Amino acid sequence: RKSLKETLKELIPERKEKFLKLKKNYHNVEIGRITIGSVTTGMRGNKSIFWEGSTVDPNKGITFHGKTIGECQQQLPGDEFGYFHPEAILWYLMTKQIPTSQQVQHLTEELAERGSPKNFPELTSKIIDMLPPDTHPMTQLAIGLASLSRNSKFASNYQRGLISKDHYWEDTLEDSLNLISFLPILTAKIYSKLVNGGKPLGEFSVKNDWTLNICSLLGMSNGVHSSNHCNLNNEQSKDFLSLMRLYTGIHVDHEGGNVSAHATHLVNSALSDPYLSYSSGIMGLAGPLHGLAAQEVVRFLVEMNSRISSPQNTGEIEEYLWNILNSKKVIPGYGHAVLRIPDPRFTTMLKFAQSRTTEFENDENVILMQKLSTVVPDILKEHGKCKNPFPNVDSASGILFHHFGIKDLLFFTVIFGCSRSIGPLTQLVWDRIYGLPIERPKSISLTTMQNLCYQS
Ligand code: CMX
Repeated sequence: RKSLKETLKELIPERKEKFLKLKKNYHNVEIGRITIGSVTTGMRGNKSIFWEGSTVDPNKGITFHGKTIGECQQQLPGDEFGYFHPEAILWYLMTKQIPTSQQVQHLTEELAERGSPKNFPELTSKIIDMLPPDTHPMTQLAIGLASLSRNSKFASNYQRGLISKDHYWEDTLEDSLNLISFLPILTAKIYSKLVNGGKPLGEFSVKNDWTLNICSLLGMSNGVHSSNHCNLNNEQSKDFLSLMRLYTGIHVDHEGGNVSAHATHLVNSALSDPYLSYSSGIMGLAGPLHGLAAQEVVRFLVEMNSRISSPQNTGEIEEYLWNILNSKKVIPGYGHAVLRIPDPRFTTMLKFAQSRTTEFENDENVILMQKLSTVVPDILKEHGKCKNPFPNVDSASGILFHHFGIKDLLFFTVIFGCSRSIGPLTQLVWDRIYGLPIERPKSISLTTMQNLCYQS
């Protein structure tokens, strides 16, 4: 029975040797071209961030260590519906090895023990309690995560000169596992502040897995210690758990260049601890062009449904969309910086809804979400600006949570933030294993660019 840390220890020598060989002997090999366009269009396509866990192919979408979402669903240990456990993909991202059910079970128990209320830092609870209730949940999450830094083993041992560079990864792993474990309670505190005056909505159990604890603490589980404040019946409570498992499983990582992943990786390169690093990532995820789109999509769907006669009325929908585009706003949930196809994560969430027809058939927002996926692409193509007219991940997710009763729009991106911790924190562990240096790209001024262009 080897823990995740023991398993990693065995893998490190061979992987580190491969990395050091490249670094030493091949540092002059070119992997791309940097142009004026790279600087003026948000570094699109620049291959300059080291990232292991996942890759986004414009025409295939996300793969985790080369495996598609479907392959992960088939191969990683999961629930009765085939939705893999976030703990399973955490193990897989860290080790590049498919875990056994027993390994996932042990990691699940380890995370539950680390994240139990007796271990949750009191200061963080107090800080969240003290924040004005109208503080955006993503701001609360970023503040809560930054406050956990006080408990960072990495920061403490580094300050006291107790760790050498070769061992940075061990404290980074320790902090990362604690951070992931603390997320169910932190998230639930933020939610209960929003909807229940700060009073708990459910309980944590060391017997629950990570996702079940999130559901239970949000009061969305039918267990005896959960308030089930949305009055879900048993079937709905099971569906909600599956949705949470599916959602948190597939949002874990989206290679290294997206704002939240990149920010986490960049800040950690200065050896800021994992809590501060991921807090920075969350601040990036809170932007409307990135994770906050999850909230904007729900606002957009509910608002549109209140203005049109039916979610099936194509003419009215088209007119509504053109009004948005003509007022120079974006259609939330559509477009992507890398993808050029419908986001497979969107398709996976859509399949979830389609496999539960009876549950969703009367939900006008879910019907509109599906309808839009057939109408928006043609409109965006005609509009002619956007490189990818298809739905992205945020198109479907929020509205499915909304269906089950999580109606507070501002909260959706917090659930995204729970899931997204897993990929970037995994990368931090490997960054420290490989001993990556502080990131310091070179900036360039308008005059320098002009000189380069006009003299050439
Ligand atoms: N609606 C209207 N216009 C859009 C659009 C959309 N959904 N997506 C892109 N465009 C516009 C851009 O605003 C840009 O216009 P300008 O030239 O006037 O600035 C033009 O099309 C070209 O943009 P692009 O190269 O296709 O897209 P980017 O790589 O610059 O941006 C993204 C990608 C996601 C920020 C953009 O598509 C967008 O704003 N989408 C809506 C917000 C959203 O859903 N974000 C979530 C993305 C997923 C995530 O990261 O979480």
